[in-house]
This record gives sequence, C-alpha cells and structure tokens, in this order.
Amino acid sequence: MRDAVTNLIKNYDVTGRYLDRNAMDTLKAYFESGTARIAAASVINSNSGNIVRSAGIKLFEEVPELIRAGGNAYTTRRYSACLRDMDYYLRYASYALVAADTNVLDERVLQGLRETYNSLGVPIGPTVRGIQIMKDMVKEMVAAAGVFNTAFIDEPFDHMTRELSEVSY
Ligand SMILES: CCC1=C(C)/C(=C/C2=NC(=C\c3[nH]c(/C=C4\NC(=O)[C@H](C)[C@H]4CC)c(C)c3CCC(=O)O)/C(CCC(=O)O)=C2C)NC1=O
Repeated sequence: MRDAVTNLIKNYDVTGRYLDRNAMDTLKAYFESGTARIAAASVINSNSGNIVRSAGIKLFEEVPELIRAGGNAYTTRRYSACLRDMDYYLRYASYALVAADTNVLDERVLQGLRETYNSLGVPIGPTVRGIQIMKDMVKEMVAAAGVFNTAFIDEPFDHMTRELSEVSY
C-alpha cells in the first residue's frame, strides 16, 4: 500500500536523488490538501450507511431491471451483496482520499474484480453508475461541510470506474 509521500520517496530513492523543487511542490500540494482530505473522510465515515442506501435506491430507480426476476441484484442475498459491494467501494475510496493515491484500490479492490464480475454475471455498467452516484453524493456533502474545492474527490471514484470499465469518465 502506498500514499502520496511514500510514492514520492520511492521514486526519488530509485534514482538516488535528493528531493528537488518538483518534489517540494508535490509535497506542498499534498499537505495543503490534507485538511480537505480529512474532511472528506470524516463526511464519508459519518454518512456511509446513508450514502450506500440512498445510492442503491437511486441506482435501482434508474436501472429497475436489476431487481426484477432475472436481474443480477434480484433476491435478498444478491441485493445485499450489491449494497455490500457499494460499501466496499465507498470505504476504500475514503482510504485512497486520505492517502492521495489510488494504489490501495488496485491492491485491495480491483485485482481480479472484472473477472469475478464477469463470471457471476454482475453487470459492469450499472456498477460504474452506482460508484458515480456515490461520488456525486459525497462531493455534495463535502461541499456542504464547507470544503470549497471538491475536485480531488473525483480521483478514487473515477479510478475505480475507469479500471472496471476501461472507459474514461
Ligand atoms: C473489498 C474488495 C471486494 C470486492 C469489490 C468484492 C466484490 C464481490 N462481489 C461479489 C458478488 C456480487 N456483487 C454483486 C453486485 C451487483 N449486482 C448488481 O446487479 C449491481 C449492478 C451490483 C451492485 C452495485 C452481486 C449481486 C453479487 C452476488 C452475485 C451472485 O452471487 O450471484 C463477489 C463474489 C463473492 C461474493 O458474493 O461475496 C465479490 C468477490 N469482494 C471483495 O472482497
């Protein structure tokens, strides 16, 4: 698992360089965004249940076939598995936001996921949509908590949807 700082140090160590001007700029940007990153993690932590539930409702309103007979989220077991997956995406997104690095997502969430989904018939398109709905909700809540620039919140959510679908958003 990496974060913005360990990643930077690793890159400089590989080539035996001292931390130069570029490194300082990267570090400054990371530490300056720190308060906003913590605010985002805190908003996610205190609203996770609500975010997952509301995003699930919105997703099933948009794609009602999912919960009809024959849909992948049909039956209570699969419905709960779907919301559990949404909860995984949200929780790991909060880790990646604090780390300012998406490596934790590659290592803990995305590895082998497409293959698993394909073999179980879990549709990727609606999964991507569910992740994007959560992103929009989190951004709105973090803005309401007083964070002016919430663009950094896109990164982990867009990374997961990009890797899942291999399409850019
Ligand atoms: C922390 C990393 C991690 C992830 C990401 C993860 C995902 C994951 N989701 C799964 C299943 C599943 N995932 C879904 C999800 C959905 N179906 C839909 O129609 C919707 C589009 C979507 C919800 C948004 C469903 C319904 C299943 C159960 C499929 C089945 O068993 O038939 C499975 C198969 C095993 C199981 O059922 O637990 C895995 C491994 N597991 C992990 O450990």
